Amino acid sequence: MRIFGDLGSGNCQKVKLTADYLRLPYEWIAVDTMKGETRTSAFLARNPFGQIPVVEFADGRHLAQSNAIVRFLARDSTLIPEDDFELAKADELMFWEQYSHEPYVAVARFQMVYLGKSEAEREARLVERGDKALDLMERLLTGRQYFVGDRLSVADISLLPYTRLAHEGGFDLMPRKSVRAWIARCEQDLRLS
Ligand SMILES: N[C@@H](CCC(=O)N[C@@H](CS)C(=O)NCC(=O)O)C(=O)O
Repeated sequence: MRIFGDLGSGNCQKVKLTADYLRLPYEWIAVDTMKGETRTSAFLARNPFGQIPVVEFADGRHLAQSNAIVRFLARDSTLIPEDDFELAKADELMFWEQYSHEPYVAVARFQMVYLGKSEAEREARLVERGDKALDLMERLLTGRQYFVGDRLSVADISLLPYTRLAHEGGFDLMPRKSVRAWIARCEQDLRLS
């Protein structure tokens, strides 16, 4: 398969982490969103949403949306909880990630890393809601090793990249001890550390 993405993007990292962990062979095609490469007709033919990541499979089909890709690549693997209810809990977290975490934590980081804004120049709404998402993660992870069950799952992979990069968006993880321990645990499982 071919993965179209940007290594600096957390959404794209989710796909890479999954493929690497499961040792799935792929070709990485670098796409620069800042140069309008997601707006070309060739790219839009692959992904009408005009976003990365998008995966092209050997049969010519395409799949976009990071969490849908992670879910698909991880099918039949240990990253998918065996219990149907636990799988639904993983989905619950992955939907939450897209609606209540990524739009704030990732966008604050985008403003700083890609647009060159200072911490003080970030939109207040992003900061407030990003902090709220990270605080909720801290509460959910207190006394737990992983988000769902007792092993690494697609839910952890979905939440890891932007949480791990949150400091680049001006968020402070130091007081969030359970989140930091969870990051270290996931990094070890994913052979990132
Ligand atoms: N919900 C999408 C979000 C994808 C997304 O926001 N991709 C960004 C990079 S992280 C992008 O392609 N931005 C360029 C654009 O929208 O033109 C997902 O999870 O894959």
